[in-house]
Amino acid sequence: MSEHDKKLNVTRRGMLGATATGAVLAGTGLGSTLMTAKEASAAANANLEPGELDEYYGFWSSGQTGELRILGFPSMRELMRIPVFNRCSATGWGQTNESLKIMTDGLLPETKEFLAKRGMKTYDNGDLHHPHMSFTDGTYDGRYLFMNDKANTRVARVRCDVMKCDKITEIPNAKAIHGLRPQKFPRTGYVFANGEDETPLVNDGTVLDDPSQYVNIFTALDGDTMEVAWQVMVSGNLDNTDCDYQGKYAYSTSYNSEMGMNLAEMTENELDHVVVFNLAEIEAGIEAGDYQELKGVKVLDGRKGQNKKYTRYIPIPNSPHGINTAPDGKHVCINGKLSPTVSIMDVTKLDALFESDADPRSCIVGEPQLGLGPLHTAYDGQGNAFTTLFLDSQIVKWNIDKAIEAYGGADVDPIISKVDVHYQPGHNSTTMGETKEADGKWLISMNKFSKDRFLNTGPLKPENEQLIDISTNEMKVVHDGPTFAEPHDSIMVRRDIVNPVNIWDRNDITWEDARKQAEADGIDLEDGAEEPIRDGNKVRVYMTSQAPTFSLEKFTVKQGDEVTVYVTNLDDVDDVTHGFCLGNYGVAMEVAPQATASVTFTADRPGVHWFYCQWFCHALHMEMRGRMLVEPQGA
Ligand code: K7E
Ligand code: CUA
Repeated sequence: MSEHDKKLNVTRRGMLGATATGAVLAGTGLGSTLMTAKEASAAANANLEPGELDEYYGFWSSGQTGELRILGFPSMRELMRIPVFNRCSATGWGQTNESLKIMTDGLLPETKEFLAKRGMKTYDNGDLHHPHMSFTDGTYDGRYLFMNDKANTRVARVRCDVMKCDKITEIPNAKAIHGLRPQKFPRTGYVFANGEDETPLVNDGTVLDDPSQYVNIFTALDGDTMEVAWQVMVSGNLDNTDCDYQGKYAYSTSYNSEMGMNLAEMTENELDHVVVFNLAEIEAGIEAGDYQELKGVKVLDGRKGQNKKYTRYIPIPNSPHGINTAPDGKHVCINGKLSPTVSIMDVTKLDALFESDADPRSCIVGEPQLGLGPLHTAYDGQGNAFTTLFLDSQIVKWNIDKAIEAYGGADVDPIISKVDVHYQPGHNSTTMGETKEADGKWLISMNKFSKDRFLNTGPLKPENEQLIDISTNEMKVVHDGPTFAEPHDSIMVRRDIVNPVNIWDRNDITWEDARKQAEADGIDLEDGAEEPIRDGNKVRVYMTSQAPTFSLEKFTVKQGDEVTVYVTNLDDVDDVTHGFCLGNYGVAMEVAPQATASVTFTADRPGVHWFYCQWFCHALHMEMRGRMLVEPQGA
């Protein structure tokens, strides 16, 4: 154990004792006499009384579950799940016509064809790692959340007014979208998305073992239209990405500069790299026509050795993973993963790399040794950084300026303190920490393993997300939060920034197709129709819901009809959501106040079938049901 670690251990033990006493006394109401006022208020805020509201929205990814989650923060109470890349039984996401439109509109034609052959309209799995909010002028603006799908190479957007996904775009030419960040300045603007898996540029099955034909692709989408703006071909793979506060550069880590195809090859080099993307040069290159068009997208060549002004490659030890811009607008931490270091890049030195043939490493101004397995870094807005140490199972708090001084030769130790977490942290995030308004109150450590921290749930165990008070130099773990598979990343947004509505606007674009169809049928969605509208073997049923009834208590169709049921919820009371669930037809959907939702199915089972409202809405909710009669063929 180093002198440094010994010192830390002693301090940690001392602090733990004090914290435990403080916590016990706080529970009896005597705590404030022993804790500083700041500690007391922090502890009080984490434990909300029933009915109290959180200070922050937490937006959580869910990894292989494919959804986005909303938590109240710092209470860590899960408030909502927003289905995105997954199929959701409760809301009908992936089954309603409205959700299928969002899930399929942005798929590539070849994907639609591939899925159709398997009898599918869209993928029903995803792997959502990185949720980030749109920015204006360096801070969150409450418009949208953007997120990646590593599993099926997509980027999605969630509207923050209704907290529903409204766009999903499959990214052509790339494979496995991993790192994702919205542009911070002047606004979002671009959404940057990394392709993690390299593939042959023409991936038609004729190339396997010729790495020289493999490329990787960096993508910029337009955050307003969700269309791909441009792509850049790079050498090496791409892991995580971030961008500056000046609107000039984006940058991505690469853990496989070797272009290796197996573990030994991928980890061979001591140095991998960060690719820096020069946004103005890329835009100028597109203007000048210096691109090839691949699958409808303008693709520039930014590979190493092309000597074009689109990219620069900065050597970084060793298989770097997370990359995080500090709220100071100047420094960027690149987390070494297989190296115990974090490399500090100064964005004000990037111009020189593009203007002259400066040594690419000249933008690196610090490289502190922090511990084993640094993966991601978060910030308090006061010049300090918090880095997860995957292998050490710790968070390390350190000072950026001191690390830079030490790199310059000064005899200073940038490390302020370390805290044990349980166990193996991946991402961490701080309140407002990826904006220029980082406030240094709380940190969440997103631990990949919980092991013994909770009641045993069998071989499959929850992850553990630990809430850490960072308002003092000694970080204090104040709460363990189990989560289901597998949030990677999170953001914590001040609640005044996020202002969702309570009730849908009847003119919302979500059910535009339903409204057009109703108009063509001479019907108002808000009135419904007394009889199904028949159009060959297509039958459209328009009904409304108002607690505790549907406007139709029964309707009749014929076996083999393709039936579309539209339900418009006329209730305009907060929280009175209805549902439509058709028994033994596998049909169910949510209809929130003032919304319209629709579902299409083939009526291939004759007989009487009950439909019911499956979202509890009224004392007579059980009675909110009706019958569909399917007359047998030939009747
Ligand atoms: Cu580190 Cu996919 Cu953000 Cu996971 S990535 S930890
Ligand atoms: Cu309507 Cu339950």
